[in-house]
Amino acid sequence: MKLNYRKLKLPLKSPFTTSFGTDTDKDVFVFILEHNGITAYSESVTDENPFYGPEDNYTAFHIIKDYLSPIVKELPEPAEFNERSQFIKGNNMAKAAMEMLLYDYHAKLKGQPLDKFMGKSRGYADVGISLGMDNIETTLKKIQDALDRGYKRIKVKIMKGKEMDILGSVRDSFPDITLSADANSDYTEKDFDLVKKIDRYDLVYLEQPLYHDDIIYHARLAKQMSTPICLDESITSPEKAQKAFEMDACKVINIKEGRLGGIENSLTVMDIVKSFNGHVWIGGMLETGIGRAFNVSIASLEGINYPGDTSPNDKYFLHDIVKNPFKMVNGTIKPNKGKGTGILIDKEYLNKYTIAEGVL
Ligand code: OSB
Ligand code: MG
Repeated sequence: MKLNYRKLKLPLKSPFTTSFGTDTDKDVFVFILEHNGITAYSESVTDENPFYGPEDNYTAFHIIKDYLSPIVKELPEPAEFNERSQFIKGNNMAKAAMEMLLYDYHAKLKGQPLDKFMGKSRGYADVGISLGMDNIETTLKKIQDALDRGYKRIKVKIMKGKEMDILGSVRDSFPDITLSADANSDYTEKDFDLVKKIDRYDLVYLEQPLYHDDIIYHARLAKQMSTPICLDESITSPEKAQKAFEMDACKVINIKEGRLGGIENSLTVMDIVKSFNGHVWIGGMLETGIGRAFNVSIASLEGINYPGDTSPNDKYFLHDIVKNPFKMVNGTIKPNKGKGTGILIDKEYLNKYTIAEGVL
């Protein structure tokens, strides 16, 4: 049994700007598990900085190396891995990277494609696009391109003070599109009067307006707005999802397997959303072709009822590290057939972009 990691530095095709900063490339840890002829892959959705949430590449690597890798090496099923890693508080992205590695391994061992291994698959995922902040002309052009390519929902990033300009221009040019906005927690309880003005733009939902770990103020805001609230950063466990719906803090949840500690917890959140007749979709963290295969698979499950931030590979990197990128047809992507993620790693690009590697 071999458990290896690589750290890659992948240049993005164009800079991605959110309320917490601009990325021009992505430093990502990739994990490779080899055992009895099976090779499984996963990646960590952490970044170099803890600006989206509390974890980053360095904390995740520490948790994986010093606590999780000994458990992974015993090759437990994902649910068992979850239980056995409970003694570590938080650090969900680190846990997810290892749980998903085991997901790919056990799906391959069983000979099943990832979506079927996870649950009831529809066989395709509906796709929306997440656009970073640009100047208005570029944003409008990117939206037109996305609509021409068949995307089923447009999401724009906003930040305090720029929301009216961005959403006003977008709505002037595209009065009828399915539109959402993501603030990545840029507002506080002092900004309610400003945030409430967003109601005039008829968004399908407003994503994570307030603090990254808040539910209570979101509940207060939700009562004062007609726009449904979607929570992303705040939902870090099934229990948080339950509390958010009980308090009417949101009507929509953006599931990211990394933020929730893996696929198992993500499936539990899907069940919770269903029990409240809410909406749920699969988010993204600018994943490589590895993480993207997991996202497309879970986004294909029957419980998912809104388009996800699961763009085809060609939106993201100058060169991705897979030889069989996803293709979008009529705003949908089909998960790979075959076993597990079904991805074929492009060893040339994997090597080209590796900045560190080692054994766990
Ligand atoms: O909040 O959804 C977010 C990317 C990095 C960190 C946070 C977010 C995002 C995105 C990009 O919106 C979604 C994608 O991968 O296309
Ligand atoms: Mg978000």
